Amino acid sequence: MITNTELEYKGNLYPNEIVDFKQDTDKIYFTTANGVILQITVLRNSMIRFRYATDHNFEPDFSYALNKNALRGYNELDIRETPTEYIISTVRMNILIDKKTLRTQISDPEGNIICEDELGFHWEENYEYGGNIVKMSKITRTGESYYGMGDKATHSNLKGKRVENWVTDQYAYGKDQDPLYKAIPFYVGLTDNKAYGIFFDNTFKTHFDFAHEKKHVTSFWADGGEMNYYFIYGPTMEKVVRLYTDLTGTPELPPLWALGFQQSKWSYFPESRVKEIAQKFRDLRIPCDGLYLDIDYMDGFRCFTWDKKLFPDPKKMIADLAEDGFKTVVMIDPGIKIDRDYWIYQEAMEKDYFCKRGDGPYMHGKVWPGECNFPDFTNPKVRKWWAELYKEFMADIGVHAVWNDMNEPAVMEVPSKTAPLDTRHDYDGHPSTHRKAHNVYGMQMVRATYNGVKKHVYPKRPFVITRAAYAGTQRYACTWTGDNVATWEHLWLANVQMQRMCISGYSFVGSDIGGFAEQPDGELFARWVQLGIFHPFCRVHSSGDHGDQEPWSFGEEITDIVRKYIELRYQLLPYLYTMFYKYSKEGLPMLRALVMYDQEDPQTHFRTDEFIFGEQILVCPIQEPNSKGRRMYVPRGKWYNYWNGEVIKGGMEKWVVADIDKIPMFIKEGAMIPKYPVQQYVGELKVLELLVDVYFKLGVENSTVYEDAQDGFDYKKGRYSLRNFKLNGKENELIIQQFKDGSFITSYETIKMQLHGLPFTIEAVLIDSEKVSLDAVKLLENNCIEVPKEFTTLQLLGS
Ligand code: NBV
Repeated sequence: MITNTELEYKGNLYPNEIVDFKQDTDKIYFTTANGVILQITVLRNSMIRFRYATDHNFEPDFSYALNKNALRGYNELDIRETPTEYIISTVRMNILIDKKTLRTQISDPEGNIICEDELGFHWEENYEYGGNIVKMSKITRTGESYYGMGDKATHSNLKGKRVENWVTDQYAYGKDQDPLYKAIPFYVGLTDNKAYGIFFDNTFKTHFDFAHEKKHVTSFWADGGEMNYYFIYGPTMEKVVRLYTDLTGTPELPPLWALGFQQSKWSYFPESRVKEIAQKFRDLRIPCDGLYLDIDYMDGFRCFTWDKKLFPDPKKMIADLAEDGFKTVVMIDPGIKIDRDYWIYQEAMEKDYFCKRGDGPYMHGKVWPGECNFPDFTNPKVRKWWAELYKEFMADIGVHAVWNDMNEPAVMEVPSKTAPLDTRHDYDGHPSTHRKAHNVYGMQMVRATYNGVKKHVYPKRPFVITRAAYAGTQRYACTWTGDNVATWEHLWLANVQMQRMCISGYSFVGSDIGGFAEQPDGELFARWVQLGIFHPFCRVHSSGDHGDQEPWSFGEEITDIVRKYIELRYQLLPYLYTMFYKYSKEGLPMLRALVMYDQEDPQTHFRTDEFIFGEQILVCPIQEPNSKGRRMYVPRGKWYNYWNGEVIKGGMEKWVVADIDKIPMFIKEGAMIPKYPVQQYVGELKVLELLVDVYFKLGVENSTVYEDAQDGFDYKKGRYSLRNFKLNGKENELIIQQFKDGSFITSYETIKMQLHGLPFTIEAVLIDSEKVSLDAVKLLENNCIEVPKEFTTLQLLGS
């Protein structure tokens, strides 16, 4: 037992007894004798904000992470007092605050403890920089597991690990290397089948220790700022993630082509090479939507310029490519070359938009163009200016989308890899040093990019990609996991990284398929494509200095496999788009780690390999060379093997065969999976029939299909088509009900249903209670029927 004196000796300070209590509508304040104030805000019945001040002093309340439109429910509060504690109750939880120590304990309405302070809030004065190092410690409960924390290249269950958040350019990072490019200080705890989340909204460097140093303690702390965290109660992980995602926001729908296949390399140039790549995709009939131009398209790496020798007429090139269905995506970095003849440099100097050091000189650092200055994107005026710089690119030249790289910001040849800590920032009117602004610098850059792209591609939808991110960046941009390596271990990592990002509210994410650094062989490339088509962002990218990494670079066998999987991605586009719609609208993660799919099953708590794509497709990548199959855990319930239709029962490990052209893939029974025909790019074909794969179940299962114009904003005026299907299977009967919403008129008139696993022979078909002939629905031998798209009830009767 550590005594208070010992702790104080270590420099820690603790709140003492509560001497004052006051309530101001939804906020409750507890003040201690030594000047600590705990402010508790009840945001929703299941979400509470805890904020601590020392010396009676709160900082101005400001956050980059929060979604301004986050829902706020009406919360009935009840506050009671006992001789030893205060108790705040909502319908979903009770919060106890100890009068002597200010420690808190949260329990559910039945009295089960969910999360409890160990030492609770304490702090240490930061003698070097001023302010406090603010700390929180909680009791780790027996069997507790931890998930989330954004991009961490380590086992999905964080128990026993310590991680930190400081966005860092980590070229060719390794397994367990930390930190990487993103800072998302949010985790989910799971114990006794109850999940809760903690979002520590502090942009300084933050640290999390999940029972690593002490077996029974989980703690988190920041190098400055306030102890300011949100506690979210589930009890399901899905609810925790949805509430966190609502709190920090979701993206609007991207143009559908952004979910198509993307091909990138550092770098495709000159123009003739870009066109050659494009042509090859079409010649080989491998679908592709996006082509990426990395830094070499610029004139001496100056942002917003073109190397006119390599790209003499970018507008024409982009238009020519677009004729053939390709969208051109260009890179923009934050560093602005120090060049007195460069108009962007001149403008930023005139307007005083570059970051400066503590004592006044400009902050400068070496990046691709040589010495650069860096715009202070935490200044709203700078963001506005930056957004306008996109006008020429988007509106005049016709660039379709933008990726922001190096926005940690990455600086070369300095040990810190980034800006000096005394660099000053506006921080939206709350002046700060880089210690506080570092983790949001990239986020604010991509926010400005997003605003500019959105304005200047209008009436089309913006599509923006970022490497660096803080919590909430998902509102503005898609992201990728940076400079990975072409190894089998990185294939494993990519799988875990995507699942973790989805738990962390950031679903629009992908890896550099095939690996950025080093060269994959054909087998690794094929296996990575098989996984990558199930990631929300599906892009092949490589550093390009050791050979080609296009779908055809590894011989005919691999080309055919890669084509087959990219085609599958295009067939699944309506399913994927529906996932995105649910993510955007309801905060539902696009991929689910097995633990999120079935938290009641303890077998799932340490699984990393298997995941659910959307809500109904189970995928498990092959992660080793020369595999003919693998063991995998199939979650509870019944599943159809996608490849041979075999139905298996889950809740156990299974051996599944998976030759080089197969990835283990299962469909949840009862699911209705929509598909489009294979197209070479989004919009190439008018969809004349929606194919729906129906997987029979004895019982009920719901499925959804969301569609709209695939670009533009008409969907916001109700022009979308939402089909909610309810499948109900019985021994001799299958009933499918359709509930429709939205006024978008889809291009097809019929839905073709491919029935899998039907346990009876169809003898009669009723559409909206009227019997129709089997000919009218074109009942084919393989149990395929065609029905008018507007049916409300479809009944298949058999014997
Ligand atoms: O712009 C070049 C690369 C880019 O291809 C990659 O995707 C980024 O993550 N960029 C990093 C800078 C150089 C990395 C060595």
